[in-house]
Amino acid sequence: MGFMKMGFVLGVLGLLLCMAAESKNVHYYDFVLQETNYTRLCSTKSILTVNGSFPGPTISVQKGDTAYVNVYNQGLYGLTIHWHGVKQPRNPWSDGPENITQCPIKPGTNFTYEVIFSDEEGTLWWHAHSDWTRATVHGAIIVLPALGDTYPFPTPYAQETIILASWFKGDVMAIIEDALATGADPNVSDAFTINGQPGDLYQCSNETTYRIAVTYGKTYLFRIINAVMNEEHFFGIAEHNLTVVGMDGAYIKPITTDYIMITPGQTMDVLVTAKQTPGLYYIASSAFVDANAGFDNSTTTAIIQYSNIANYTNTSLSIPFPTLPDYNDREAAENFTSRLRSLASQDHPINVPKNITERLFITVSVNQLACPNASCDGPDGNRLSASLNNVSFVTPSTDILLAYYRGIGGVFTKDFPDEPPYIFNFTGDVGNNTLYPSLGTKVKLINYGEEVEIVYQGTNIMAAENHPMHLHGFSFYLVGNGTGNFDQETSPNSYNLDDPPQVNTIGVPKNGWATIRFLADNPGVWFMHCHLERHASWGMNTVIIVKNGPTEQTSIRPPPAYLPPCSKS
Ligand SMILES: *[C@@H]1O[C@H](CO)[C@@H](O)[C@H](O)[C@H]1NC(C)=O
Ligand SMILES: *[C@@H]1O[C@H](CO)[C@@H](O)[C@H](O)[C@H]1NC(C)=O
Ligand SMILES: *[C@@H]1O[C@H](CO)[C@@H](O)[C@H](O)[C@H]1NC(C)=O
Ligand SMILES: *[C@@H]1O[C@H](CO)[C@@H](O)[C@H](O)[C@H]1NC(C)=O
Ligand SMILES: *[C@@H]1O[C@H](CO)[C@@H](O)[C@H](O)[C@H]1NC(C)=O
Ligand SMILES: *[C@@H]1O[C@H](CO)[C@@H](O)[C@H](O)[C@H]1NC(C)=O
Ligand SMILES: *[C@@H]1O[C@H](CO)[C@@H](O)[C@H](O)[C@H]1NC(C)=O
Ligand SMILES: *[C@@H]1O[C@H](CO)[C@@H](O)[C@H](O)[C@H]1NC(C)=O
Ligand SMILES: *[C@@H]1O[C@H](CO)[C@@H](O)[C@H](O)[C@H]1NC(C)=O
Ligand SMILES: *[C@@H]1O[C@H](CO)[C@@H](O)[C@H](O)[C@H]1NC(C)=O
Ligand SMILES: *[C@@H]1O[C@H](CO)[C@@H](O)[C@H](O)[C@H]1NC(C)=O
Ligand SMILES: *[C@@H]1O[C@H](CO)[C@@H](O)[C@H](O)[C@H]1NC(C)=O
Ligand SMILES: [Cu+2]
Repeated sequence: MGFMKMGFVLGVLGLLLCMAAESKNVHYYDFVLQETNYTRLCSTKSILTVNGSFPGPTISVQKGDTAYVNVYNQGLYGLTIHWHGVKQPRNPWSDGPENITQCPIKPGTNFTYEVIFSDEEGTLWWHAHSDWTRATVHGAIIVLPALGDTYPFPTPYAQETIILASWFKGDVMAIIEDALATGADPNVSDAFTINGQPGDLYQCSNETTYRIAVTYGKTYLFRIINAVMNEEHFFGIAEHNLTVVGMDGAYIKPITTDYIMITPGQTMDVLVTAKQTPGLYYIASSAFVDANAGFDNSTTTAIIQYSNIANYTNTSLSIPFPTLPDYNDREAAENFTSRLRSLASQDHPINVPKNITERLFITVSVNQLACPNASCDGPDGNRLSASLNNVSFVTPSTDILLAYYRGIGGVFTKDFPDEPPYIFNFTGDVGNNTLYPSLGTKVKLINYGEEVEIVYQGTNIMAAENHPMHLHGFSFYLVGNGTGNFDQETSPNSYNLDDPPQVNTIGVPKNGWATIRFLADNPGVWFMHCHLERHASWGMNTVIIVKNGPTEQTSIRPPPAYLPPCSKS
């Protein structure tokens, strides 16, 4: 009897395992990169798109699925695509950053990415990871709960993706090439967009403001993605609260607020209930910038339209507009970000490393490089630069992953420092302290299974500002943050090890610090960089290589049969 019962239990278990295995779906997508004419801000220009659309197509999967994306490059230059926030267990081959995990897909060729989902659930996104091509080459990734699972909140009536992006009147590739050639700050964007539309605060945009139709009484899930190039954003909807329930592909404890602050690279899942007087309401989004840096100070809008209202054509209709914090309202930004907490429920547990075996202390700085006879267009005739631990990253022309995997020398060095070369008052009056960084393709090697802690320390060198640091291959816990210099003795006392948010991009506060933790359980070559694109272009990057563990299941998978070839430039 006992034996039979056990057999039955085992049988049911087997069936459940079988069903679990079968519920992992495989999806196929074709991405065709092509130059496409778009009219915005009164002029038509050619932009690089995927399948002709800006933003590009949405990838929609269930938790744990795999997507194969065949990317055909019919554009003018080589590029790569990154699946932002998808951990890709043991599969750095399909992660995408140019010359880190692969060389560019050249025009006229194609490459198929195998995008392996694991524990992500919520909203992520994909974007080009070559020069500034991500300005127009990006789109949403929606990860629904696994079959038979539900959201940890009442199922929304419908969902809507909201992608914030930057629009440049000029050619983005030329803008960054010119800036890197002269050493000057690149031009700021001319507009922000919501789902490709600048909104009606810009010229020529009245008819093309993005609209979201809602039905009175229903609750909607808005999947908000900040794909903006260089600015953090405040975002709000007139007379409607936002309830943030997820971030970076993981659930958080609900935050009810009238605005959010979202940094480039981040995604937020937000519930909105349509329960105001039926009508039209503005959605607005504009920059949060607390720095002496040039930025786009414009506001993009969209409109929420209750379904029982005729389409918006009457120009005299006054539509309620949300009140967003001022562009430099640091307190408002911090009021929001300080509330982020993991859901950390029985169904969505977290596992914060508590026995740290690998520690890094990394200064995050904007710097300068000297030019012969002060011939550059940056400050004092210098060239603008940026660094981590005073090393400004130099992108190689052969990919680091293949070089590491095959043991090819001369591509990178293994000496990324665990701490900055000089200790000084990082957030004080720094003068010319480490104004000039060193250059190198330095990577940090970490053993499989280490419990890693990284303290990012913002510095006051040049222009202090927030830096949204992003790590590929992982999500990590933001266990602490503060202003001023990190203090080894007292700062850890404020750590939250109970329910810190599990994210892939965090804003290191201006002249402050942030501490993250993760378990190094994903062998591979993983880029880590600031998600402000101009800082990444200036070298605010490094690479973390997690070595293979003891078994095949803890080792990097074999490379795909075809990888885009590298070529001498
Ligand atoms: C885009 O516009 C340019 C200039 O107006 C034109 O020459 C070109 O044929 C257009 N391309 C497409 C695909 O429509
Ligand atoms: C390129 O596309 C063709 C046609 O879809 C496909 O058969 C082939 O596998 C692709 N090659 C790569 C390397 O992805
Ligand atoms: C349309 O845009 C123009 C300026 O480009 C502005 O004067 C006008 O008020 C706008 N109309 C609406 C309905 O927003
Ligand atoms: C927004 O939420 C706050 C706090 O829960 C509440 O007091 C307020 O009435 C809500 N506002 C709207 C417009 O729902
Ligand atoms: C935005 O900046 C420009 C110059 O950079 C300035 O002329 C304009 O008044 C600013 N607009 C707002 C709304 O602050
Ligand atoms: C209102 O706009 C929607 C979406 O653009 C469209 O499908 C619908 O036909 C329009 N309705 C009217 C009455 O114009
Ligand atoms: C920030 O939060 C505090 C405490 O809730 C509040 O007193 C303050 O007004 C808020 N500041 C802003 C700018 O929202
Ligand atoms: C950042 O630190 C402040 C002060 O300790 C804290 O109130 C806040 O919750 C922290 N933020 C997060 C996301 O933990
Ligand atoms: C912490 O890690 C060290 C080194 O891996 C190990 O020797 C030790 O047993 C661990 N301690 C706990 C409490 O897990
Ligand atoms: C990547 O390497 C290729 C040569 O394989 C080179 O042409 C390209 O400029 C490199 N990209 C960057 C961003 O350095
Ligand atoms: C660092 O500089 C700031 C600003 O001048 C000052 O307030 C702070 O006391 C200094 N910290 C140390 C440890 O010297
Ligand atoms: C840094 O040094 C340069 C000369 O090398 C000088 O012109 C500049 O003013 C100094 N900057 C600061 C912040 O001290
Ligand atoms: Cu930065």
